[in-house]
Amino acid sequence: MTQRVAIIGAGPCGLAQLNAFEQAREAGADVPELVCFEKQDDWGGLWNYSWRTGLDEHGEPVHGSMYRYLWSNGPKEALEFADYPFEEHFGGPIPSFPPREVLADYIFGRAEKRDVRRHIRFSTAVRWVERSADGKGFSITVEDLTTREKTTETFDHVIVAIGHFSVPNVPEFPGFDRFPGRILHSHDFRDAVEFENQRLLVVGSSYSAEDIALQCRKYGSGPVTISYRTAAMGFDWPEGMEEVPLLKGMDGKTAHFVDGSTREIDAIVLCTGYQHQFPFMADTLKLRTANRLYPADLYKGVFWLEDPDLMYLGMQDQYYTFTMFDTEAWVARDYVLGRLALPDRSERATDIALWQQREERLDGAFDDIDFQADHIADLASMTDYPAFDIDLTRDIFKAWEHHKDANILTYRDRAGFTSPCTGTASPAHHTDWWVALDDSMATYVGERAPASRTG
Ligand code: FAD
Ligand code: NA7
Repeated sequence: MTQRVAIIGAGPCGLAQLNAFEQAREAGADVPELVCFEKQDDWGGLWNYSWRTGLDEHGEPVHGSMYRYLWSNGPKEALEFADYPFEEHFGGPIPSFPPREVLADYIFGRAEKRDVRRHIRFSTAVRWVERSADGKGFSITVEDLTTREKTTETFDHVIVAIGHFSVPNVPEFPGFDRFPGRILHSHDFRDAVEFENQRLLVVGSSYSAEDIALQCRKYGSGPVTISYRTAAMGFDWPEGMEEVPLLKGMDGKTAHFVDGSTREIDAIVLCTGYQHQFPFMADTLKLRTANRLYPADLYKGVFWLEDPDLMYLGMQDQYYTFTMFDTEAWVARDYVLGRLALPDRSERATDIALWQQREERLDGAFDDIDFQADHIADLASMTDYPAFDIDLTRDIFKAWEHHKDANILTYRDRAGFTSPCTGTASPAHHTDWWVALDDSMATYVGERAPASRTG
């Protein structure tokens, strides 16, 4: 009987998984039946940008957390697909910090190259996953969102790739119920222009807070106050931006902070992170974790400890993204294809514990980067993911951290990052990020914009 593999989600992780299987098929492997369930009507996950917030046209929670003017916040050389370098997609080198549309185009380009769309059932939400009653395989119930028809099918393997930056973590502060302005979570942030001339309060001190605060100021907001809980980001912010300790509460439009200071505020963006949520997984199969570098219960960060026929992709907090997703997908593929034998449960548990003990000893961003690079190198050593210079990517990330500390406004203008796949150094972009208001692919890459997807 043909084996059946369910992949849940057609974002970068789900597409990486489909691509990995197609790569094996090209090399002559006998690949099982692949069915990828995607609740949106197109692929790309978070990169399938939508103006929508709240509920979608089917009444489903909107998955997207991407915003209109997002530019990559890390150098693209640290996320390059080893089997599909940027130069292959764009026909030559492009700068290192592309806007959203450019990165999305790169992701879609590889998916089109291997024609993985044929495996995807769009507008189909997974509603329930459990072990089949006879203990053989998994029973999956899905709903076709256009017909509202529910069906249940059986699969030998399940690969969960639904991301974890979609369900917002939304704290409340005293006085929010009487604040006479907009309060939103970064999940619902779309267009920075909305906040033109408004005095903004951003709560949080991680990637979303940094980027949304800067972006709003870039597109003409009034003064931006960033409130941190544990530690300030500490960048040398431009005029009109500052960091203060945690918000105590709002009194009308007046924000009170725990250091006793106050600011007048017109709108509040909560950049307070996301929750890992898997409402459709039976309790015994459900991953429970916070946003960390080595989630519990996943051997090699991928295989469900109790039952490796269930796999999760991309569940880690992320320095590395696409490269990590690829190596995870390659390893998952090799397990499904019977090319990779896993040790017994006790050895798997010991391995997870060792990685988690090391994670607990990490001291700062450089340690984090090395830890995640080691995770990727570990996976790459188990499979035939194409060779790339992972040590170079460690150096790239560390240089990037220095560049951010040196100047948070100009780090995206840096050039000369070397591709770990082709060895080519990136050119400088023609316009400084801080003044580049047009983020379209046509403006960013000029004649390198792939003709098929522009216009
Ligand atoms: P997602 O992209 O979230 O895709 C998951 C897919 O699963 C979605 O298509 C969703 O519709 C589908 N799905 C969910 N539930 C179901 C269900 N029940 N049934 C069927 N389908 C379902 N990374 C970078 O490399 N560079 C960046 O610049 C960058 N910027 C980011 C900016 C923001 C605001 C955020 C939130 C993240 C950013 N990331 C960035 C990180 C991001 O996590 C990855 O780039 C990537 O999108 C993760 O891919 P994924 O496939 O794991 O998840
Ligand atoms: P992160 O990286 O998970 O960060 C969440 C931030 O929210 C972090 O600074 C937290 O502070 C802060 N937080 C969480 N709860 C609270 C409360 N109750 N009060 C104040 N502050 C709080 O999420 P991001 O959205 O920044 O980044 C996620 C991804 O999106 C990232 O990979 C990027 O690619 C884009 P803490 O430090 O814990 O005190």
